[in-house]
Amino acid sequence: PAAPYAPAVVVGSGYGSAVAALRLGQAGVRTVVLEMGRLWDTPGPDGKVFPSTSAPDQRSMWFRHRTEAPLAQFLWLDVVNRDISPYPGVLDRVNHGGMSVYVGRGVGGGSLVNGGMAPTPRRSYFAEVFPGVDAGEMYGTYFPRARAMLGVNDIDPAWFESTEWYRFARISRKHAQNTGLKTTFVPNVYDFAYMKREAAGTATRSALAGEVIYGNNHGKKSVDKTYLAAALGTGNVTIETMQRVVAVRQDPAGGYVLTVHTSDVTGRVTQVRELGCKQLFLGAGSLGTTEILLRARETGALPALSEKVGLGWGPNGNVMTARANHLWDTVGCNQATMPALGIDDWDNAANPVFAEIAPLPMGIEHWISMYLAITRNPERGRFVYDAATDSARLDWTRDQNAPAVAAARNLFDRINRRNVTIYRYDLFGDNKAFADDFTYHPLGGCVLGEATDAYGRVKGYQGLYVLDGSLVPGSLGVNPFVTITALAERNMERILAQP
Ligand code: FAE
Repeated sequence: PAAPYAPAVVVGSGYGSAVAALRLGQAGVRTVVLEMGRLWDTPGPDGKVFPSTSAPDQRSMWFRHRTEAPLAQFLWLDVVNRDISPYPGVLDRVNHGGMSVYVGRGVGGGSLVNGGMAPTPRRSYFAEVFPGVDAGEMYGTYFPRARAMLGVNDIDPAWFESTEWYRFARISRKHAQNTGLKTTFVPNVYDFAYMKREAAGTATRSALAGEVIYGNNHGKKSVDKTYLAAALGTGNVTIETMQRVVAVRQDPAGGYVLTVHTSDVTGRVTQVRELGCKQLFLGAGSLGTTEILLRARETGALPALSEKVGLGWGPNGNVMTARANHLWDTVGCNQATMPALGIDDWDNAANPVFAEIAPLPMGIEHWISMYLAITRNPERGRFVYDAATDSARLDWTRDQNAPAVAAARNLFDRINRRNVTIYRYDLFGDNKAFADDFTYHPLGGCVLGEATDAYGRVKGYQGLYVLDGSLVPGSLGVNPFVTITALAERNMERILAQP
């Protein structure tokens, strides 16, 4: 018997997928979204949907016995992580030897766990990264469309200057300015008006209660609240959770047949089924989409896929670092979890860095200034199919991050020298000042114009599309989700007109 059938299937439910689902639904196409994580809408025993960051439970991480927070230590003590029981929690850390990649799991993908920072890249750098994309169209139409739909908003500068919750950012700004560096406000999808009410004590605290990487119970406009809600509103879209797409093949009668594993909350596969579709939209993220296509090519299921599938991966030059401040430069016990300011030295041709001034909310004064630096690391990784485990392995060695560390060190050495401060060596393990072994910004694997045509249509096949971060060739210069969303808007408009 023929497999059950949907005109369109969308794999994953992060940014790229959410745009696809909405635009398909509006075009009247019956669409099924398959997401391997759960729907985050039901309160747990504590009355909250997401667990607190200070006492994480099973909801925090994807099938782990212990949490693996990016900052593993404090004063060399493992005080941050907790034992938990395995469960389909919201944050995953996918470990690939030299590089660990943090991703969100659940309806909304990375939008559930990220810091909400919503910058638009420098136009000149965007044009360099995407020479085949009309930048005029992007900056005139698709970036504004994406920002409006995502709910991007700006912090009130007067409030920023006066609130204790951003004292940490003002101290970092002072040190940057002392060094002659420029800082800039960064827009966010966290509702800053809501945050003001949190500070005033008239709204339940979320960003002001340490919530971020294990989900925000209030205030943040994750895509389940924006694009996906609108998609469901069209009446043409359904979302199925705990559904992992493991294989794709061509249907001799046209279209594709997916193999889908349904799991329960213990991780046990309770059903293996097939689902047919005419059009297949991949939005499983850089790791997920690339693995699905690489597996299909290497097992012979989709042998005509380009040799470029699996190439062009980069961590957006991510490096985390922290400085120890003087006793008089207090950063405050109270810190909002949503970053609002960045050090913008991207125009420094010799050493471009955009560094987000990151909070470290611990409820105590710790005199630490934290940063997530985005650098221009020219190194690229690639995914290799491992038949033994039927998975994609990321080929990336630790020394490939050396250019990123050197760029970050160049900037922060200058800041330290000018302000007579030093690095913190106790936060990232191995007595190191720079965390060079993880990324929040996995990009590439199915690069636009390489593995796909100029609009995300996968080369070699009809009705097969890529819409997520795997289209971006490894570097963007800023936090990526606005760009992923805007590109998906651009590509969906073209795909719907010319499938
Ligand atoms: P993504 O959002 O990762 O969604 C992919 C979805 O597909 C996930 O829900 C997966 O569970 C699902 N999936 C994967 N494989 C399968 C499969 N085989 N079958 C079914 N479902 C599957 O993809 N970016 C910013 O711009 N600003 C920030 O402030 C920021 N902060 C971050 C903080 C953290 C802690 C993290 C982890 C990321 C952060 N990011 C930030 C990155 C941002 O969230 C990321 O670039 C986007 O989420 C990527 O969007 P995609 O659509 O590519």
